[in-house]
Parts: sequence; structure tokens; C-alpha cells
Amino acid sequence: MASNLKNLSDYSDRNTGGVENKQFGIVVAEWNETITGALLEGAIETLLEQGVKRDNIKVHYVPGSFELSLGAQFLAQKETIDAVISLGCVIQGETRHFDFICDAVAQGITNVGLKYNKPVIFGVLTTDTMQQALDRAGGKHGNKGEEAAITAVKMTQF
Ligand code: DLZ
Repeated sequence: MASNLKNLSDYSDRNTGGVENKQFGIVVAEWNETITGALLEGAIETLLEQGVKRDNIKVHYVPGSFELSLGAQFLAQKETIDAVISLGCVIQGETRHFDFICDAVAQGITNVGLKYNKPVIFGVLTTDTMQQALDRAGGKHGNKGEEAAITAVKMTQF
């Protein structure tokens, strides 16, 4: 599995430098908020560890992951924002909602990044079960919010 080979959380204790004056927008889905709250905590902690100033981290909430693309666009269009981190958690249910939401948010976030020529990071868990989500939100597979934050920092240094 790819995540066994490379886990971006491994970078979180290495200060990548050069981010003191960078501004990060974080858009967070309220759906599955236990999980997305943990992702948010991991992302903020990591940005601070990397040297980002707290005042330079703007957090905004949207109802569900489907709304992340538009939320990300609202942030990306601001000239002051250097990178956007999108955090959500979609858990497979009995209906096809999962497929539609996952496809839409992955495509939507990609489009926002390309449209505004800015990093827009996909920090969305797409899991079969709540346990798999917990495992990736501070559990045995780390915290994907931290990975999203590291990815954002690295992309601002491109
Ligand atoms: C409707 C819905 C469902 C069924 N499941 C999730 C989910 O697992 N994770 C998530 O973030 N959002 C879910 N939503 C809400 C949609 O993302 C969206 O907010 C609504 O369809 C309204 O557009």
C-alpha cells in the first residue's frame, strides 16, 4: 500500500522553512465533525510547527464535503491566501451518495487549484467505515490533516 511506503506525517517535525509570511486558508466540512475536527487540529498544529503564524491561518466551515470545492474557491480567490487546505470525511453508506460526493469534491478541488494557480490540498478521507476514518484522524495511520498541511507547505515552496 502506498501509505506504507511514504507517510507525509514523517515530515512534520522537520521545519521546511520560508513560510513565516505565507497565509493558509483551511476549509473544513462539518459532516463527521469528530473526524474533521481532529484533521483540523492536526493541520493547524503542523502549520504552526512549520513556522506559520497563527494569524496567517484562516479557518472556514462548510456543511459537508460536497461544499468543500466552493469553500476552497472562496478562499483561493483571495489574493492574500497562498494555499488552501480542504478537510473532509466521506464514509461509505448504503446509497450512492459516497461516489457522487467523492468524485465531485476531488474534481472540484482540482479545478480550483488549476483555476487560481494555487495549491488546493485534498485532505478528504474517503473510507468504508468510521473506524478507518478514526485510524487516519490521529489513530494508527496517523493524522491526514498533518499530511495535508505538510503538502500545502511544500507546495508553497514550489
Ligand atoms: C449527504 C451526505 C452524506 C450522505 N454523507 C456525507 C459524508 O459522509 N461526508 C460528508 O462530508 N458529507 C456527507 N453528506 C453531505 C454532503 O457533503 C452535502 O453537504 C449535502 O449533500 C448538501 O449539498
